Amino acid sequence: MRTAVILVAALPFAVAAQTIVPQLDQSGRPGEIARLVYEKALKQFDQADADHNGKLSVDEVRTVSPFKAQSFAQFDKDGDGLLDWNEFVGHDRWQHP
Ligand SMILES: [Ca+2]
Ligand SMILES: [Ca+2]
Repeated sequence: MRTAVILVAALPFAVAAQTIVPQLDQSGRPGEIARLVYEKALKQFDQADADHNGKLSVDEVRTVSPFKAQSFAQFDKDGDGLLDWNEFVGHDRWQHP
């Protein structure tokens, strides 16, 4: 069970680790996986953003992903102490609607 949780949490990184993150409108398997990961990330991001300011504090991140909260500084690229959408997903190829 714990392994499954870690795998799901690590999935966006596995995707981001490739040189090219699949576009959401891409056809075939890469596109399907991208859309699944995107929808999950979107759900997590919106659920975590308790004060609806479009950015996640470390406490907000912890509510959906303790793993990301633990490595918060690595995700917080501009070091402002908050994760915006692109920092949360780890790349800038998918837009938050
Ligand atoms: Ca927030
Ligand atoms: Ca930031």
